[in-house]
Amino acid sequence: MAEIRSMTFDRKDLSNDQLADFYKKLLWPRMIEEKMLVLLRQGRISKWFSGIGQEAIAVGATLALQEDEWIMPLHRNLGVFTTRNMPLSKLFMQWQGAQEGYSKGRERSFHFGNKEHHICGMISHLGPQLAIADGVALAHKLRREKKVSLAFTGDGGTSEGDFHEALNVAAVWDLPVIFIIENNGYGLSTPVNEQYRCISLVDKAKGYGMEGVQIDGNNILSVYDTIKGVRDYCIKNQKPYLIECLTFRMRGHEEASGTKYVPPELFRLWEMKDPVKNFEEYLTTQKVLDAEKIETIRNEFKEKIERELAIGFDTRPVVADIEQELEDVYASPSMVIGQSLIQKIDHPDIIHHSPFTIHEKRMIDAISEGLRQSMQQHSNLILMGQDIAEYGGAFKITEGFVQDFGKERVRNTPLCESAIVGAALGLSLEGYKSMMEMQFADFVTVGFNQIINNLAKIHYRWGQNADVVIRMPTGGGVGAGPFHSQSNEAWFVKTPGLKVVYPSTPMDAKGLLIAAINDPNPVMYFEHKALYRSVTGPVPEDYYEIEIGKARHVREGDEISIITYGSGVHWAEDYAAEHPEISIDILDLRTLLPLDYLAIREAVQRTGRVLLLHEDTLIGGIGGEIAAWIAENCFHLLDAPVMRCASLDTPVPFSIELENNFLAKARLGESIEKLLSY
Ligand SMILES: Cc1ncc(C[n+]2csc(CCOP(=O)(O)OP(=O)(O)O)c2C)c(N)n1
Repeated sequence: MAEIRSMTFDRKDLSNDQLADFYKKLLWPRMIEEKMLVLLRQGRISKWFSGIGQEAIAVGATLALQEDEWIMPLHRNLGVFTTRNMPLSKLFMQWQGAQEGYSKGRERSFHFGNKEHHICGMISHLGPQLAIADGVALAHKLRREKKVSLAFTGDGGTSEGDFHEALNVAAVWDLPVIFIIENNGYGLSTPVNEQYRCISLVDKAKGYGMEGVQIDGNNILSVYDTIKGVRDYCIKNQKPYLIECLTFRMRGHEEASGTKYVPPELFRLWEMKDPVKNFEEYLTTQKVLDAEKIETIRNEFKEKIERELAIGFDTRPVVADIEQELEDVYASPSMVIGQSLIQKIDHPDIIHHSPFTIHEKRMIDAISEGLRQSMQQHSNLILMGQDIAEYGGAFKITEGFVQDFGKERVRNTPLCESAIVGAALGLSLEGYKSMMEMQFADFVTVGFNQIINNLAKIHYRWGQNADVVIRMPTGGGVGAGPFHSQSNEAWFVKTPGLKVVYPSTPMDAKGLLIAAINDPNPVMYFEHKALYRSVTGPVPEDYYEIEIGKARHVREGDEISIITYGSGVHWAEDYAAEHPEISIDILDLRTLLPLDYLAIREAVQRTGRVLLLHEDTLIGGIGGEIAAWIAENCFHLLDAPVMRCASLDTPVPFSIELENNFLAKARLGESIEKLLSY
């Protein structure tokens, strides 16, 4: 634990009224918490993470910012919520899990945000908050606004990879972000000497090439004055800044977990440095307050708490409404501001009757064209990815984009997948759209948490949309081994809140990419690497959408229906062409989440025999899900059991012989024969 110095206050040019206001802002969360601890003991709330002893940081930081600057608080930062004037009645509804709370009963304690108050809700994983601040700061930077964003972490959180990635991206991109470490001595029961080896956490700033300072986090005037100055610095110099606030957690990690592991003398020492008591004493010496005034303020607050709690307790019981629950998982397209009317293509046949100018194009060129036209349509669309700028991306999809759209909108990123996904979400908070290119779909594992827990859940949790498309160059058949060949779409299909699209033709690739970018929700866009240059087809020159959630009937047949997507479509088409004696029906799903159940039912109805074909491995692949749905809903239409043809349940091997054996294509013929002979 760092040395505990005595507390001296410096009011600088703060007026008496300002100081009195600071005092009230500091006292308010303390008194709320004291009341919550009573209610907890009475069993009237279920869990409490205490910030007692740390209030000066949250309150001082919030006071130092403008009201429309985003803050990313954590579980000990009640002072952020109260200083942004959130009514206690509504906060209390939130803590009870009431429908009228900030998250409609869907989130606990401090895991919620609110756009109106510019507070971004945390997820339990702590570190992911930090990179969201990068994205917000990037939005300010792009708009040349004189604003910062501010994110909190605990000492424990600094050990997470997310801390490193967020600070690194902020430094490399010169983003005006204030990162605040609340060093309170413990991460749950883990003391700081088991958490890190540097002398002070602020020393880490140097490693990222940013400035940093360590301050007394219990001194509200130090916190306020430092952050105010740092804010000016960040705006003027367009740089991030790291502030380590020394403080102490005066209670357990959460109320049920106790404090046995903390030496009692530490409590005695830090009790002397209590942020409220010390400030109160200082204000008394400054004659801003006296015993009577303090008593009056405390009494007013006591009454206010009772009044607010009476409102807060007066909630309706939560009524679960399935329709409402499902509806809130996704943002509705009407949230897209200023979206122009877009030509939608339901089915490729439509192009034969349309005024479109059609050219034959390779898949890769169609994707590139869709992206380019989207950049022209949306001046607020930002592209991010490794090597996507001058180099044009690993597959050259963005070749020439820098020349046309500039480096601000076509951004090379450090190898920080998690932070870039987080930054994409931050951009979304500020009304930007973004597309992130995963260099290979395999690398999504290192950005997984942000996608699954932040992007996918945020709209359901507190109504904020994540207007982000992640392009996923995917698939095998290219001799690239286990880490450049995987089919990992099924990981995302089981995550409510995401949309998953997977085109197999150039026309669909362009139209689905445009639709994904227009969609206000997070969309995982899979593009098969082996199809980039091997597949060509007609593509309208125009700006058009292929509707997300609509399958494509590729080929009419009456003996067997192959339901597939991606490379499977081409395997099935090739097989059908080589076997004209079999009447094969083919359905290309195009979107895997949400599935087009109507089209699936029609495919079952056409032949009564269904083969689900995918390049993904068998167990846990989407084929199993669709087979279950068909069994439950279309049993009466079947003449044979639903069968699956998938890749082997092994990693993707490197040698061509092994890979050919691995891929589902190797077993397509025998699967079809087996199903036909049933
Ligand atoms: C990724 C992840 N690992 C573990 C946890 C469990 N956990 C919750 S809070 C916490 C300690 C955090 O310590 P610190 O960052 O210092 O913040 P403090 O609680 O002290 O404010 C831990 C381990 C978690 N929430 N997320």
